Amino acid sequence: MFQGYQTVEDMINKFNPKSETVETATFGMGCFWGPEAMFGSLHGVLRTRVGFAGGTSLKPTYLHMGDHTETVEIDFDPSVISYEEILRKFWLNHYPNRGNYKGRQYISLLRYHGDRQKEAIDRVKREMEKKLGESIETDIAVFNDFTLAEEKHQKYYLKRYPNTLKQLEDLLPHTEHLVNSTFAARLNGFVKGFGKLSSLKNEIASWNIEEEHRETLLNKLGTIKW
Ligand code: MHO
Repeated sequence: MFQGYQTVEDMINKFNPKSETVETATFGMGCFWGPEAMFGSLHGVLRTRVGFAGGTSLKPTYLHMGDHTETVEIDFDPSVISYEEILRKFWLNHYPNRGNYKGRQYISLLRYHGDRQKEAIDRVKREMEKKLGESIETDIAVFNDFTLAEEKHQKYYLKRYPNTLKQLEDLLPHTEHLVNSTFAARLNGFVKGFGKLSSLKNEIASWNIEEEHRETLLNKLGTIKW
């Protein structure tokens, strides 16, 4: 493990790009593995995690989800990517009126954090309804809960590369690191086919972190054997 890099807090401070403002977006659009990878590849998205939201049953798990929905939660820097842009990607990447096959597990769901997000939803929804030619049935309400899914579902596509994960062990020793790391979010997107390695290198080179930590990440990226 890197020196002084013992806690998740340490990791965030040292290796995640710093931002003045952080906002959270919570949404469901079918199986949560794919959207975690897609959103994790976007510049301005700082962290991604998957879990359950929108229902009433207590302590949902993957096998006992109750009336909850597979949900992705992202923390993002609104000065780099706006909530409106996130909403457009959300609606352009799933069909929101598919109905509730398998109960509420895979429904289209949005949980807003604050009035500004609610207004953005109203605006972008109207825009998307015009595009779609149908009214959108996404289940929309104020955020009230999110339960993190089991470890194996976090950064699911990156988990398909156990050799790579082994090489990342010093940077990402525990699930909490994997869940909270911007680098892990990008790699998870990359292995699922979102974004190019060269653009990821350029992006990391621009991250607002100390030179030494930037070098560590870029070296890692250059030496990983997939
Ligand atoms: N059809 C997918 C769904 C997984 S997703 C986490 C599978 O079981 O492989 O709902």
